Amino acid sequence: MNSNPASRLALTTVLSCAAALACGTFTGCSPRDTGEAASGPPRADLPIEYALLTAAPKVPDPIIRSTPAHVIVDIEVREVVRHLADGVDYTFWTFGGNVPGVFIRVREGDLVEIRLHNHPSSKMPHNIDLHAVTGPGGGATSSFTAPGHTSTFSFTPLNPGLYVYHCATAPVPMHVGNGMYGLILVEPKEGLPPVDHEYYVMQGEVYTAGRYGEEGLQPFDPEKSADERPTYVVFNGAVGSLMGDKALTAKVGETVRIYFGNGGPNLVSSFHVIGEIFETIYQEAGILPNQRNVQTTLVSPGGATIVQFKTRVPGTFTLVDHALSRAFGKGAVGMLKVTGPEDKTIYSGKIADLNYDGSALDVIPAASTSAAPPPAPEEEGGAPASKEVRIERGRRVFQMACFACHQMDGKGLPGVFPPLAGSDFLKADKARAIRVPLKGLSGAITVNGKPFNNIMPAQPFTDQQLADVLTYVMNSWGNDFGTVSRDEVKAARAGGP
Ligand code: HEC
Ligand SMILES: [Cu+2]
Repeated sequence: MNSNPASRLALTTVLSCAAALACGTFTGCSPRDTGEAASGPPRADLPIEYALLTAAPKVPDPIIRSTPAHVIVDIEVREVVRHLADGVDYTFWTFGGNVPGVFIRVREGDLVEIRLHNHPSSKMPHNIDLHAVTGPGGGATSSFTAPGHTSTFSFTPLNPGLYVYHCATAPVPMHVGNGMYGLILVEPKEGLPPVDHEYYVMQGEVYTAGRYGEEGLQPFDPEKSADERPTYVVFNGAVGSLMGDKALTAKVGETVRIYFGNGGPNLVSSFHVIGEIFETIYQEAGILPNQRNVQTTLVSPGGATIVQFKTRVPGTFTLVDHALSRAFGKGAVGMLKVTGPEDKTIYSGKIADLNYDGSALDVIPAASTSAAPPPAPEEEGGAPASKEVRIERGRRVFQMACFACHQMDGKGLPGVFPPLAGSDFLKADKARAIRVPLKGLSGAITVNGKPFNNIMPAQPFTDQQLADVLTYVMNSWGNDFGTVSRDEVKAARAGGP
């Protein structure tokens, strides 16, 4: 996994200089950068190295040096419009172009030189407070940087551990809420025990003027921020950033270590992975592996944790903030996909054996038991909402119940749960489609030429919610199968078994 130190140093130097020249915002490749010690910081004897910085969920390779180095960390602050959720954009303020900020990995006792570049297109000044710094403000005052400027300071990380860094420019909750947080790992001199996978996951809140899912470029809502009522709670900067193709991956029998941080700015995370147990945990991201077999761990805003476990059976394991309304309704959910051979002694995998008992609701992940969304205005006598609003509401119902079987991408599971994406069965007969979630469905059916013979239990939702979720599935993943109204569901419900 590691290249040798010399080639790694060369590579990172080239990358850093190329980036500097490309953006033209600072003189990145002066002679002193390529060998001589920078003026200012002491310890001129140390070899210079450029930190290789990664975007989440990647983590830089472990450090293989056994002596200290002068590590230069170039971070460019950019204010950029980024995807927050389907159809929703947000102007994030970033350390390195993404949320969370770049992952920094250094060694206890290094001389770390932070060069904070604030891109000329920025509208705000920014700075950086690293919790790994022993010194006033964690570096904040020394790094206050106007747009188009670069600030430099250095520090020696004395205490190994995993630390949050964030912007500390006023108003601080706004800078942090806009995405200005990340992690710095200070490896102990002897390193950390090797594992098969290291991942970087960071939770954060977003306070938008529009409600959850409201489309378009959303402005920051200072009032919601002051009240600690986020519209979104997300992992790695966006709803779905660890879902589907972007899920974390591992093979059965591999050890997974997650560096998990909480940017906040306000909420404590109850970090949990559904279906896994944290076999080793470095609580509060101290350097002592101090607890075993933890189910859910608290991570304070501006805090972090390191969790480790060995995967033993294949499947999809769901990362959540176990304050579940955040997971299923605000975005704090991600996935770890584990592939490899089954071990039926550890987990029997009986999810496919529903045939004899339609009431087997306990196969739905715990997540689906969270409360249903509030009643729609229509149900209280209001006018019907627009199709977009109904689709959005339907998506929430889908993410609460249907996804457990039909999967987030609507493709189902071969031989067990039929696809809804592109389903000819769904398209052919609307009245029949309405009866499926309303009354349940069992017996042999054919979907897109493939046979299914399983049981779908009736779904315990209101007429409006069923109309919304059907409208959602009929208009997602390329489907264009029309819409379902509450009256149609009502009529079907009245129509007997
Ligand atoms: C517990 C697993 C489970 C859940 C939860 C579930 N389904 Fe199903 N669904 C099935 C199974 C199994 C079938 C096929 C039944 C059969 O073989 O007769 C099915 C069939 C369907 C079909 C018809 C077949 C097709 O592919 O078009 C539709 C439509 C459907 N489900 C929609 C939904 C919706 C909407 C929800 C959520 C409100 C939902 N399902 C929740 C298991 C589930
Ligand atoms: Cu800032």
